[in-house]
Amino acid sequence: MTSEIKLLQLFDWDSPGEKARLREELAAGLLQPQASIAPKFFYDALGSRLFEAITELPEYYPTRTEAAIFDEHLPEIRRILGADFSLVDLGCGSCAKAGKLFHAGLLPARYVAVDISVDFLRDSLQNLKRELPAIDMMGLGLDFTDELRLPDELPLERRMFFYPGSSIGNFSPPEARAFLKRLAGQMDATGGLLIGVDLIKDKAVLDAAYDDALGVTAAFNRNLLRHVNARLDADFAIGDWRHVAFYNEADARIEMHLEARRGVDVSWPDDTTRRTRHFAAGERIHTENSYKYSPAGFETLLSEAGFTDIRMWTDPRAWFALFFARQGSTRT
Ligand code: AVI
Repeated sequence: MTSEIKLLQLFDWDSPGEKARLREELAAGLLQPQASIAPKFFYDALGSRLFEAITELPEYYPTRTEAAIFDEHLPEIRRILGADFSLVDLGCGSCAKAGKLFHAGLLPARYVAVDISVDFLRDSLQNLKRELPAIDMMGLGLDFTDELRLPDELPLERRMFFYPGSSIGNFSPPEARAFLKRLAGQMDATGGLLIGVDLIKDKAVLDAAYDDALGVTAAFNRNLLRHVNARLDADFAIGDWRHVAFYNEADARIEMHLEARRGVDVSWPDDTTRRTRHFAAGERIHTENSYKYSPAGFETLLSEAGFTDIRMWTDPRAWFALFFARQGSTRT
């Protein structure tokens, strides 16, 4: 890597091929009896900023709890990561979490910031590079949940993947297992994974974290429709949709939905024509799941995905956990 920031855009919302694929995906989701839209549509530039705002809400404990765990255990984490490693930050957003670690002395040789929202990433990375010019930095605009392609110039040795914030919870457990397996395949035994995981807790705490009094999470959820309109020329009237979020205890997951306030017709373009779906008042579009784990449950998931030497740190209330694990098997 050079001393300048290199930006590689491997995902382009607006390329004709991607647009056609996204339209198919949108149609498939909207035409199911239980309609859904993929959570990746949360993250246009405004959605990424709204998510940053969520992390500052009093009700949304994961970000500050994870930060407190880092503060408490930083010397040990620094020792485990060692020196001369590459930090691959999956879903870096504003790069604030990595920046905080760097300022606290956890310094990689190389920093690879990966995010689907490349415009947001560009500004964040440029600011970070100005503050920390000694670290080699690269930005990858990529939907890494689909396929994780790292540049060949990134050495295989000492790749440390950083996946904070419990974003792993936005996959179902089988999807999470498959994703973690793919990650294990991107490192050798000198690498590792530092991952934040939200833990199962009282329903009232979880409900409030995803339905805050200020309505920022509601705006984040409804912004998904604005993004779909802008990207794929759908015609959702945002005001017709209400934010619904609750903890489903049986499945250990937060569910977020958008609920039609009245009967509405929604249309979006197909190759040749427009497709339409009618939603009756009260019908919902499922937009996100956020799975919560027990410490033992997540440790099992990591082992099943091929990780070993698993360590875990948590906060005094055991609301959130930070895991470090090494790749235990041969590279796949
Ligand atoms: C990004 N992800 C870990 C967040 C979560 O908590 O599942 C997304 C989010 N959705 C609503 N609030 C935050």
